[in-house]
Amino acid sequence: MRKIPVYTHPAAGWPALISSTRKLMDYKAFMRGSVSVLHSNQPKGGFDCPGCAWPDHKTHKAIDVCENGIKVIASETMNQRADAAFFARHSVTELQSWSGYELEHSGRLSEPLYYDAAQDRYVAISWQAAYERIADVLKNLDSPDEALFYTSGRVTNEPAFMFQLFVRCFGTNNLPDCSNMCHEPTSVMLGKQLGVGKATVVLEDFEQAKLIMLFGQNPATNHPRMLEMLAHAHKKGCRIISINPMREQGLSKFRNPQKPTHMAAGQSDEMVDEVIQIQIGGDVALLTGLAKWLVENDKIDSNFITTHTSGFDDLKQWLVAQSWQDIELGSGITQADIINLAKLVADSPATICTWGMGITQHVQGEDNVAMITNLLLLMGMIGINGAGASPVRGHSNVQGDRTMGIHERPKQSLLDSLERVFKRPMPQENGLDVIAGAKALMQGKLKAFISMGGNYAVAAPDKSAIQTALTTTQLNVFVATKLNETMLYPGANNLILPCIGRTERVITAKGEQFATIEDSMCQIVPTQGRLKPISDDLKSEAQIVADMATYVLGPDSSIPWQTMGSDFDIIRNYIARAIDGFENFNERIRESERGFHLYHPARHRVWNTDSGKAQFEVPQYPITYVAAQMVETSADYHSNGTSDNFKDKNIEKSTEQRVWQLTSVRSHDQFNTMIFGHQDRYRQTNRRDVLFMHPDEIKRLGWQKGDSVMVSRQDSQDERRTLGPLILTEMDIAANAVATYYPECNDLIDLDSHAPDSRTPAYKSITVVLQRVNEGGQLMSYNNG
Ligand SMILES: Nc1nc2c(c(=O)[nH]1)N[C@H]1C(S)=C(S)[C@@H](COP(=O)(O)OP(=O)(O)OC[C@H]3O[C@@H](n4cnc5c(=O)[nH]c(N)nc54)[C@H](O)[C@@H]3O)O[C@H]1N2
Ligand SMILES: Nc1nc2c(c(=O)[nH]1)N[C@H]1C(S)=C(S)[C@@H](COP(=O)(O)OP(=O)(O)OC[C@H]3O[C@@H](n4cnc5c(=O)[nH]c(N)nc54)[C@H](O)[C@@H]3O)O[C@H]1N2
Ligand SMILES: [Mo]
Repeated sequence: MRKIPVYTHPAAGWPALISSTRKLMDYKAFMRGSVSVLHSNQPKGGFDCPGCAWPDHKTHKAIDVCENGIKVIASETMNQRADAAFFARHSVTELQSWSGYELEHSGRLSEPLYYDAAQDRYVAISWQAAYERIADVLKNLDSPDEALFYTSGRVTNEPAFMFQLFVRCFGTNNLPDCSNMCHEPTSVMLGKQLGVGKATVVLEDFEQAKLIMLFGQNPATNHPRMLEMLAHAHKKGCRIISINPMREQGLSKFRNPQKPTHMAAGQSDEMVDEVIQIQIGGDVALLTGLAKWLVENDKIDSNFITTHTSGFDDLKQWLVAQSWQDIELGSGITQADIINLAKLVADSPATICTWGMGITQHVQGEDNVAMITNLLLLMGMIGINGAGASPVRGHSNVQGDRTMGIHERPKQSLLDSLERVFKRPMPQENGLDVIAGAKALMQGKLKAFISMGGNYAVAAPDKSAIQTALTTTQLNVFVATKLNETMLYPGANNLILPCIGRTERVITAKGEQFATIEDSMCQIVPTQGRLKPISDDLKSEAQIVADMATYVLGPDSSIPWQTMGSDFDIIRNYIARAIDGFENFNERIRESERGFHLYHPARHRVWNTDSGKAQFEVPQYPITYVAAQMVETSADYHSNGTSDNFKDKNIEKSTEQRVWQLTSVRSHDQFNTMIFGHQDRYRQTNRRDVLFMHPDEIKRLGWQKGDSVMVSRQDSQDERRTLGPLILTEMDIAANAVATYYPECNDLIDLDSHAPDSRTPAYKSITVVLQRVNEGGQLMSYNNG
C-alpha cells in the first residue's frame, strides 16, 4: 500500500502541553483548572484524575496527569455556569439543535432545574421540591421494575454503593451502566475463564514484560499516561506490537512530559515495534492463527496447561480444524506474518496482552476476549511476573462501580450479603441492561429513568429512538455536572440535579470527606477534590442518593441514609461488611497513600471458576464472521440495487458496489460524548464530520480526499441509518475499513447487533455502503479547504 503522510511529532511533548493549556483557557478554567491539575493523581490529598482508569504511577514527579486528563479537568473546572439564567435565554427546543460541543461548553450545571413545558424551558426548583416530585412518581409506580437506574463510570465507590442499595431497597435490579457498552465482554469472559473479570496484571508487571501486545486500543489519546509505561518498557527491551486496523500515529513516538530534559532536548522515545494492520473484526482469526501454530508446533506450556487448566483438548481439536485460508480471510493478515508473530510469542518469557474497545465492541467481543485469554493460558502467562491480561478500562471508576454492586445481573452472593447486612429482602430477578432498558423505554414499559452521570441516549445505539422514548416517561432525573443531549427530551417530569465534581471539595457537617475509586488494575485509591464547588447549590452524589432514598423509602427505613450521606466513613463501614475484599476498608485506605490492591486469585493461580481451573473457551462464531458477512452482504447489495435513502438526492454510488466495515473511534479532543474541540492532532484533522479511508482505496474508487460521502447501513432502508455528508479523509487504515467519530454515528448502530452474553453493542463493526455526493448536488455545501 502507498505510504500516506505521517504525523511526525512525538506523542505528548510540547504540542500536548500547548494544547492542554489552550484548553484550560478555552474553558476559562485557567486558575481553577491549573490548581486542580497540580492536585491530580498525587499521593497525598489529591483527586484521582477523572480522565481514565489507568493507574497512578508510583514515580511521581510534580504532575502526573496528561494532556487529555487536563482537558477533562478543564471541562469540569470551567467558571461558566449553565444555570437558570442560561436556560431562560435558551428553550429546550433550541438546545436540541445545539451540537455536543456547544452543549458541553454551555457551563457547569449549578442549581437544581425542572422542565416547565409551558415555557419549554428549564427553570429553578428547590432541592426539596425536586425530591418530592421524584418520590411522588416512584412511589406510585405499579412496580419498581418500571424504573431504570443508569450509572456512568465517573461515579466514585461510596455513592455507587449507596445508589445500588437504594435501587435494590426500592425493589429492582434495573441497574444498567456504561460498562454494558464498554468492557462487559471482558468482565463476562475473564470471569468465566479466570474466575474474576478484571486485569491480572499490576503496574510493575509492565516493567518486567518482554512482549506487550496492544489489541484494539489507542492509548496516545485515551490512556496517555500508559505511554510513559510503554516507552519505559520498550527502553528496557520489551517488544511492543499494536494490533489495529489503523496505524495510530500517537503510538509511534513519545516525548515524556514528566522529563523536563526530554522536553527541552526534543528527544523522544520510539514505542511500537510493529503494527499488525488487521481487518476490522479480524482479531479472532489472527489469534486463532497464533494459537494454532503454537499448539501444532508444541511451543506451549504443557505443565501449566495440565496443572491449571480445563478444556484444552476441545480447543486443540477446534484449532486444528481451522484452515489457514479462513485465518487469512478472517484477519486480513498473511500466514507468514502470523507465524512470525507466533514465534515472538513463543520466545517471550513474559507476555502482557492489553486491550480496549477494538476488542470488545463487536458481535464477537466475547470470542475476542476468550482468544486473548486462551493465548495467555497456552503460554502459562497468568500468575507470573511481567505477564498477564490487561484490559484497560475507560471511565475512571467503571470497574469500581461494578465492584460496589452496580449490576443488572447481580451475583447471588452479593444479594445474600446485602440481605445479611441490611436485614431486608433484595430483589432476586435480573434487571435490564443498557440494550434491554432502551428497548423497554421504546416499548413504553418504563415510566421513570434516573441516571447517575453519563449521557445514556447519546452513548447507546439508536440514539434518536431513545430520545423520543424518553419523552413518554413520567419522570427523568439526571444527576450530573454538565448539560448533554439526553437531558433535552423531557418526560412529564424532568429534573436536573447538579452534583459536586471530582475536583471539588465535599464538606459536610462531619467535616471534609474523601471518596475512593478502583483503577483498571484493581487498586483502590482515595480521591479528594481541592476546589470550592462552582456553586453553593451543589450536593455530593452521596448526599443526593441519601436524599432520594429518604424521600422515596420513607423515614422509617432503618438504613441511616442521611448519616451515610454526610460521613463517607460510615458508607465504607457498610461496604466493608457487604462487599468481598473490603474488610477493614477505613483502616486500609488510610494505611498507604496509594490505597490497596484488591486480592485477585488468578494472580496466585487460584481459579474461582466452575471447574476450579482456568478455562479454555472455543469461540462461538466462525472466525470469518465479519469477512463472510461482507462477502454475502456485498452480493445482496448487487441484487437489490442501491438503497432508497438516496432516491431524490444527487448521489453517486461507489464505482464498485461493495460494502465496508465502519468502525467508530474517539478523537483526541473528546471524552466520550463530551466534545472538547474539533482537533484530532494525531489523525491530522480539525473537523469531526470525517470518514477515514486509505488513500489507495480512495484512488481505486476514483474519488478524492475532501469529497462528500454518505454512509448508510447496508441492511436498512431507514433514513435514520444514513449519516452524512462526511468528508473523505486519508488515513492509514486497513483496506476494507472506514472509520468515523463516536457518538455522531450512533444512529447507524441498532440495538440488536451485540455480543450474545455481555450484550455489548457492535459499535466497532458496522456494515455500510458509501455513496459520494455528485458535484453540483444539493449536499456539496462543504468547504474543502
Ligand atoms: N481522552 C479520552 N480518554 C478516554 C476516553 C475518551 O473519550 N477520551 N474514553 C474512555 C473510555 S470510556 C474508554 S472505554 C476508553 C477507550 O479507549 P480505546 O479502546 O483506545 O478507544 P477507541 O477510540 O474506541 O479506540 C479503539 C481502537 O480500536 C481500534 N479498532 C477498531 N476496530 C478494531 C478491530 O476490529 N480490531 C482491533 N484490533 N482494533 C480495532 C481503533 O482503530 C482504535 O484505535 O478510553 C477512556 N479514556
Ligand atoms: N459508537 C460508539 N458508541 C459508544 C462507544 C464507542 O466506542 N463507539 N463507546 C461506549 C463506551 S466505551 C462508553 S463507556 C459509553 C459512555 O457512556 P456515558 O458514560 O453514558 O457517557 P459520557 O459521555 O462519559 O457521559 C458524560 C456526562 O457525564 C456527566 N458527568 C461528568 N462527570 C460527572 C460526575 O462527576 N458526576 C456525575 N454524576 N456526572 C458526571 C456529564 O453530565 C456529562 O455530560 O459510550 C459508549 N458508546
Ligand atoms: Mo468505556
